[in-house]
Amino acid sequence: MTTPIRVSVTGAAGAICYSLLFRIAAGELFGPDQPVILQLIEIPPAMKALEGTVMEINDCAFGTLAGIEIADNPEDGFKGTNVAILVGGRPRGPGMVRADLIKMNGPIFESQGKALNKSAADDVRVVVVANPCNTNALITRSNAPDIPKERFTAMTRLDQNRTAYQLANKAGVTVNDVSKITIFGNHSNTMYPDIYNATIHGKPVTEVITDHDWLKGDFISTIQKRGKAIIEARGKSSAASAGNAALEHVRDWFSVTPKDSWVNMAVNSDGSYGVQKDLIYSFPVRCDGKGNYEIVQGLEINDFAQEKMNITQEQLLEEKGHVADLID
Ligand code: NAX
Repeated sequence: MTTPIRVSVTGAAGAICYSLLFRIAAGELFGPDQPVILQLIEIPPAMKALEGTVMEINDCAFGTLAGIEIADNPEDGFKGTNVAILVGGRPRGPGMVRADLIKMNGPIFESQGKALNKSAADDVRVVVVANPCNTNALITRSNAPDIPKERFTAMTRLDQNRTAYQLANKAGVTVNDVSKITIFGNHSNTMYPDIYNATIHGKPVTEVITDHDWLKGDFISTIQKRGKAIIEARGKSSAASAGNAALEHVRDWFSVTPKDSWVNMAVNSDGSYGVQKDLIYSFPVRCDGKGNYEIVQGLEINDFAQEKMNITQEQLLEEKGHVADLID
């Protein structure tokens, strides 16, 4: 029998996981022939709710699910894990600014980094979804010194997917016709969706969409503020679309990226495009099917793009400053 892959997920009783876990259990991460064991992590007050989610997953009788383990602490929950998806965190409360959220969530990722370092399998790959996800990933990585830096990522796939939809909708084509979208920087309202290297039906986006004011203005702010717009409409934050993006992030990390295309993940900066080394910054990447990736090189960065890339880098440096005590 094929050895099951162990997938740990934090925040397992929350809204995103209510969509994500069922799809992992159904085999959508590694295909129908690869069994998975779910290792679900919550905080003690949410364990009862988690038990309910587990009952429902079991009631789906998924053939690819080889087992579920639950834990109320990260050390047990990350034991032997091959993939860790860090969704759990405290939400931003009324009157809180981003800096408050960063400081409040920081210690969670400090302890989860330490637990990953101690308990995870040697080949572990980590993606942080919980916001502020780039900086939380930086904290997690800094507290797991035995795990290679490249294994820590944060999720900007939702921004990529949102961009694909907006461009396709504007051009009157399907998302399958849109390729080579780039997401640079922080998953926040400074994130920069670059379309100057993207194509529609193989042609530059700027040739197909001639409303360049829209491309430079409303399009970018729509992507940057999409999360807020969803909260305003639904009364709750994005959940199913975020769960889908987390699934696609991990699935594509373990897949061979098709030629002439790329995907976006916030990863350890190696200095590409002048981004400060060791920041967790979103780049376009290509994956080799074995859990490794390379940052796509040689993209043309015009002045407009450079300015936006600098703004989002500044915000990441500021966030890093807020958590300096957790990353030294
Ligand atoms: P919920 O509040 O529904 O669920 C969060 C869960 O995390 C709760 O069940 C809570 O008990 C649990 N939790 C809290 N601290 C924990 C800890 N130390 N260990 C384990 N579990 C813990 O939030 P949900 O809607 O699921 O969103 C989760 C996170 O995703 C939030 O931080 C949110 O900001 C972030 N998002 C990130 C996105 C991205 O694109 N990167 C988009 C969607 C989403 O906003």
